[in-house]
Amino acid sequence: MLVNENEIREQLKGIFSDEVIEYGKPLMQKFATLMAYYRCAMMEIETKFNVLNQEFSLALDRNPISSIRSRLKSLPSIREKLERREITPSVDAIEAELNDIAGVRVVCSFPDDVYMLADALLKQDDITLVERKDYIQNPKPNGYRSLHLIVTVPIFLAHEKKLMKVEIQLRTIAMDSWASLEHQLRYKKDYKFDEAMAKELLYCAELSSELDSRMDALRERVQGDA
Ligand code: 0O2
Repeated sequence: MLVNENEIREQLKGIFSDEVIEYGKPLMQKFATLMAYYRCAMMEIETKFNVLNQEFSLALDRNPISSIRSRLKSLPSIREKLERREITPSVDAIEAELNDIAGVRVVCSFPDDVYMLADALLKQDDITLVERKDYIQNPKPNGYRSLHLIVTVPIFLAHEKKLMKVEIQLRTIAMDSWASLEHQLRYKKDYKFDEAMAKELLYCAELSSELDSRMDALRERVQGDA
């Protein structure tokens, strides 16, 4: 397994103390190996969704998946989450306590596709559901909508099988564009997010929800299953 230890050493400075880093190579190797396992797990999940997209595109004559994006959680985000939850940093704690180190975002064409794809994935016998949060049925107070699944998926190594956790976010194009714009605005440097802006964002989320409902209704009419 290819591990760039210098790169990892630099990154670890953001999360562990110098003393811990000096603890040595085995720790860095362990961390880099864990990240490589998460990368493998993301690839497994991506492949599963690509296969489902192929199958459903034949049956439906359209692609239910618009795009798939994967990311490994950044070290500053890992550190922030460990601190917020008052967890003592260690490679084992990262694996045991954090569910979203590996993240796969599946952007779907229509809201019904979100549930169709989630159900199809969860039926697979190597996938185990750990947690399900439906922010589409129950949007967050700011208007955020998405279906979040934490699952375990096996990765097959030379001498062992490992179950890895992956966070999957399924959302429509409208939900995705709202979330990425909201994220950009919220994290804009030197900009205070006031109540009027929050209200405006919530209104935009409601408009995007309305857009999804109307497009879904149109899809049903076009497919003739209304
Ligand atoms: P990143 O960079 O995507 O990793 P917590 O993670 O502890 O805050 P929880 O319950 O574990 O809370 O997670 P939750 O609320 O189910 O979802 C966390 C992820 O969903 C976030 O990851 C975002 O990707 C996305 N998300 C949740 N709420 C919002 C929101 O209001 N706006 C936007 N744009 N995205 C949201 P991270 O860790 O914040 O970031």
